[in-house]
Amino acid sequence: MPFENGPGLLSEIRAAIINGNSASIVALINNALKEGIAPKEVFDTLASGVITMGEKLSNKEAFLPELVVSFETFKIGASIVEPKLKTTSFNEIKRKIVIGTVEGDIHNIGKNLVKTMFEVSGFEVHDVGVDVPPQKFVDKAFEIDADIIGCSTLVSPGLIALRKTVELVRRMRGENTKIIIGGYTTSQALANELGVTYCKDAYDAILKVNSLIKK
Ligand code: B12
Repeated sequence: MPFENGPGLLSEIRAAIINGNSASIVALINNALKEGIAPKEVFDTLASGVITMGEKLSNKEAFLPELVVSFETFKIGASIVEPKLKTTSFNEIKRKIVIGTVEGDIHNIGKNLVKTMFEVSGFEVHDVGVDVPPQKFVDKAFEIDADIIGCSTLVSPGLIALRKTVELVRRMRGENTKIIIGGYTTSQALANELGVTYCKDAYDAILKVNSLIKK
């Protein structure tokens, strides 16, 4: 009965991610794989733990350090499962997102959280880093044929760069590439003015992008 312990192990894996229990994650995953649970199922369980933590952070039921520990635990687990995913059928087409912090701004903690949340939600994420000139967002979007461009900014001067980035993306790639924004100096009002989508946090970003790409 190879799957006898399956559901139990998967819920233990989920709990280990939520509780940030990095000491137990390796053994749990190895046991699950030994029991014959598909790598994709294990990976999806790891990801669901992180998404749950993102939701808890968004609802103020958890704090940022707890999410960071969950991410770290996820990364340990993913490093075991990911090589196995490549050898099994995993051919689904991933939505592509370019993400970066706009020119003049070097803050990256929030951007990196959003990046990880997209990765665990099955997106192909291309991180262009911090202090990113508008043209670089556009070049990367052309290179990978991006569905979405995500711009982060936390400082006031970043808003000028953000506007320039939105204008350039619109001019070069039209309306087909959706733009999402987030960070301390952004707001729903700004997003309305620019015709883009504001996300208050990483969890909100996943919800909004999922509904944007359905449109
Ligand atoms: C940590 C921090 C720093 C660190 C950054 C370390 C790093 N590697 O990022 C250091 C010390 C280096 C730093 C430097 C500076 N900082 Co600073 N910093 C902060 C601080 C305290 C926290 C930011 C943070 O990481 N928050 C935690 C993350 C998880 O939250 P978050 O960034 O909001 O991200 C979430 C959402 O906003 C959203 N999100 C964010 N980005 C994106 C992107 C997309 C696409 C989406 C969908 C969503 C999204 O999702 C995220 C996850 O849930 C803020 C205060 C604040 N309230 O934001 C000041 C703050 C942003 N900093 C500020 C300033 C002024 C600076 C400096 C200019 C200071 C100086 N004089 O040198 C420099 C920046 C220089 C530059 N050119 O960029 C000001 C900006 C004010 C303003 N209106 O301009 C703030 C607001 C502090 C303040 N109250 O004055 N800073």
